[in-house]
Amino acid sequence: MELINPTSVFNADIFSSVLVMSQVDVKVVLLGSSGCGKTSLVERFLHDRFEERYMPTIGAAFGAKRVKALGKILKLGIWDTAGQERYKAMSRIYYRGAKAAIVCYDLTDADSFREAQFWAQELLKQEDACKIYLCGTKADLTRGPEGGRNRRVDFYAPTDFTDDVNAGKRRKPHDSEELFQAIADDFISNPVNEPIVQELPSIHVGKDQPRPSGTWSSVCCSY
Ligand SMILES: Nc1nc2c(ncn2[C@@H]2O[C@H](COP(=O)(O)OP(=O)(O)OP(=O)(O)O)[C@@H](O)[C@H]2O)c(=O)[nH]1
Ligand SMILES: [Mg+2]
Repeated sequence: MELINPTSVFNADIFSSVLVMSQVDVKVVLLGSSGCGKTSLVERFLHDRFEERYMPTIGAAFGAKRVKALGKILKLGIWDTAGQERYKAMSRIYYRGAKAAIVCYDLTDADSFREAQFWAQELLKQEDACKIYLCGTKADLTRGPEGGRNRRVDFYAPTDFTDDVNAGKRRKPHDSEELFQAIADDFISNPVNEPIVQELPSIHVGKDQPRPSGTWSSVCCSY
């Protein structure tokens, strides 16, 4: 696993980021409104850590990690974009050529769901080859006896939305590990990626069974 600058690619050695990026097998981008939990999701996956303090991402951050999927090893290159309005135009640069997009919204914030819909629609128009994973974050805040009151995105809204935009089969990962694993599995099992997959190093195939894949996934998780 490599992480090139956890907070901002612009403060880091951008050439190292470009070099590592050129060696990744699957480009993954995270999009969504400011504070909805994108960085937390990535940090949990890359470093198994969670930061309670909010430190907005400046520009974008890049990290990479190897994962095993269906008998192969592939390297995910992850672009974590900044949700603040002033970076919106810049975030568009980062989804170019992405094979997967995690479009996040905060389950306790209705505006963040509207913004997620905006990003998802834009990706559908602009990036044919990009699979979209709609991800409701901060699920922990909506659980328990008091939790229901915090929820601001209707339970069925995400699935209604994905149905409207031609949903595929859905899977339900509930943490970042499962989400990124689903992305890797989907990539490997998509026949379109066959030429790339053939080139990937193989691992000993154990109980690694193919899982169903779909164009869309609607997910709820906490960091
Ligand atoms: N309770 C709870 N808090 C979370 C969760 N995910 C993120 N947070 C908190 O929400 C705040 C914002 O999280 P970030 O991951 O920085 O949000 P972001 O989407 O990267 O924000 P930008 O970089 O501005 O786009 C932080 O204070 C996190 O600790 C979660 O699943 N549960
Ligand atoms: Mg961030």
